[in-house]
Amino acid sequence: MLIRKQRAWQMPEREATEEKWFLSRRDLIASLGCTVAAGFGLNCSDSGDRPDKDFRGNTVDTTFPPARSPYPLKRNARYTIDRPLTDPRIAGSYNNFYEFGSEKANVWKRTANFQIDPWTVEIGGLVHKPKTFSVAELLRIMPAEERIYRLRCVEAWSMAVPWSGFPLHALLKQAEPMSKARFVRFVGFNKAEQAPGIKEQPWYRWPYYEGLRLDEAMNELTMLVTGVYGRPLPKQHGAPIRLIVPWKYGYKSAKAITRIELIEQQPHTFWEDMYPAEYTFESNVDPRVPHPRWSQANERLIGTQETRKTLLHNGYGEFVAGMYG
Ligand SMILES: Nc1nc2c(c(=O)[nH]1)N[C@H]1C(S)=C(S)[C@@H](COP(=O)(O)O)O[C@H]1N2
Ligand SMILES: [Mo]
Repeated sequence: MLIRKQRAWQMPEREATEEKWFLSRRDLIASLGCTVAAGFGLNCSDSGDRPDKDFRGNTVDTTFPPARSPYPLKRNARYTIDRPLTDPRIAGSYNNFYEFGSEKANVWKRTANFQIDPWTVEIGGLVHKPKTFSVAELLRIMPAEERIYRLRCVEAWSMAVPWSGFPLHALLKQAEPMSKARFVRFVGFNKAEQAPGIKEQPWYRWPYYEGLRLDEAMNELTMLVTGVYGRPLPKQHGAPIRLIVPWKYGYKSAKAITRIELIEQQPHTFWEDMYPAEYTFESNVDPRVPHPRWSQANERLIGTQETRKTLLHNGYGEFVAGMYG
């Protein structure tokens, strides 16, 4: 978790809707005009969908999965944001996912051998109805929808993306937590042969693990996510299923989870065990509390030149402030 020097961002700042990003390249060029399209790194004579440019302006193929039912899901207008959406090619080529190494720009490439189908998620621990689900079954039975959220990484960058998924509380209610359950633990995967970052970084305590208080897990904002930008979730974003907790630093939003466990005691978490002085269990976004090695007052919007003041609880105070102090 190193913070790097600010890059010379290649992408011009602009309004963005995901519909616009997924027009065919020919339509996109037609809608933007060749001059603007050229500024996006798009070649006016090229009608293919890929490759494209990453945040450095390098050519990338972020292997965004093709459109597939049930996506796109209906957007829930209750969750709105104060900024344009991040270009999916930027969001999909700048990823923290240490199972695939620590270089954000390379994660999307290094997920090539990662098998996400079949995949099951087990709900267990202190619940009356433990059960193992396939991701397809969860999508059938859970109230899935699209929500646009901000995501703030502890490294002081942020993005804004439309996630597809369902509130975690819907799944927890179905599992019927026992009254002594106080916390929820999330566990990732541990397949070193498919994840070069696991193989190369044996000093980390794989599989990735995270946790929330039960009331945080039950909060309406906490989501299990299976898609983004109206498409199935690309592997670099944590396919086939990941957590999203938008008022906490990004590392709380565990990717590629296999197990959800209801427990009595506060669990340890992956980054907290590695660097206890830097990453705490709660990890709410708070611009007043600097990281020991850098300020958290501002954030860089990836894909633009813009810096903004970081908001307490990442701007989600109306939904979550009541849970704290
Ligand atoms: N399993 C796992 N989940 C993870 C991480 C990780 O390394 N492994 N990194 C976290 C961090 S630090 C961030 S900022 C977000 C990044 O999510 P994104 O790549 O979809 O933007 O994923 C989080 N979830
Ligand atoms: Mo992060």
